Amino acid sequence: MTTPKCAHQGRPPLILSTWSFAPVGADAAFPLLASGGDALDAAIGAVTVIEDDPTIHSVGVGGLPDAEGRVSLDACVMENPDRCGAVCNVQRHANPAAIARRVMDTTIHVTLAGDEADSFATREGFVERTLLTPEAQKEWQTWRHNPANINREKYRGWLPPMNVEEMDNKIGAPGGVFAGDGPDASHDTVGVLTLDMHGKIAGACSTSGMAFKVPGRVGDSPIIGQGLYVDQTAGAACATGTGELITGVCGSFLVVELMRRGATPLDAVRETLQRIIDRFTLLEEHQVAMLALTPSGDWASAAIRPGFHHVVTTVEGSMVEDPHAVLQPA
Ligand code: SD4
Repeated sequence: MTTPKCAHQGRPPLILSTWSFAPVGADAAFPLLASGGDALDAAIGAVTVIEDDPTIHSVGVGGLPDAEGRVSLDACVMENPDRCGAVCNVQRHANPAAIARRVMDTTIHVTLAGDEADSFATREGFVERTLLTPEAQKEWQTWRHNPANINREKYRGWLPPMNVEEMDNKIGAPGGVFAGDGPDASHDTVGVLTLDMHGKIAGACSTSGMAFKVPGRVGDSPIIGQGLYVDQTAGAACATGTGELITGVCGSFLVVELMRRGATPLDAVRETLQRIIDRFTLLEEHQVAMLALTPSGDWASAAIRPGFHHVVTTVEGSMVEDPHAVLQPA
């Protein structure tokens, strides 16, 4: 098999992240990689810093809550099909990616969910924390009072399509509130892919999910193969955006499998996003963006719509960049 040519050739160590808030985490984690540290340690290290930052309203502490005002967190980590872990709907701990790793390392399972995931974390020594910040609570109250009052420039793509009474009727039903991504990249899921000096790749994905979601809703982010997939023999991919769309095509798995069959990272993310475009009726607020990385350092990013930025972190520092392709330019 010939190695496909790729315009975006990185050299280890390398960190790729979603959204322009990512340098705070990637910069903190990079020295570990630069000193020969492990790809998965670095990916989780980067995500943990972002989870701990209360000013980021889509990940960890400070995440926007569900329709009932409760913050719930989802995350997964992965380095190979036999080395992955995940937690869903964590409500008492701020660092679901590290908890997901603990699930991977200390249990025979891949995924723990809900109150039992929190109890597992407490037993494992993770400190319980309040996730709802006054600022996030205020946003929820604003939405609860009248969804139309949410600052749509700031949270463009968060679509509360119904009033609170209608939302109350929806609680317990599938669907409800959709989130997408806007030009203000102060929100959305963090996905991190890493390549260490030993040629190992890894990934971590962490989110508070859609703002004001139906309680109990789980998106793509903590599901292996959807928000994240990593296989040392083929590559790594992660996703951000409207989870229901990513889930419908097993987005990250699809990207990695396309690369396994010879596609470049850019062709793989383009084809996967095109699959979403072809198989869904897209609403204006829908957005999906994906990153892909091969073990040899080829990488790419693409988004369905404008507004997404990736961050590439190398020995030269972190650069916030436009994706390599936008399939539906404005
Ligand atoms: C989810 N994919 O829960 C996540 C959220 C996200 O842009 O990335 N929003 O659906």
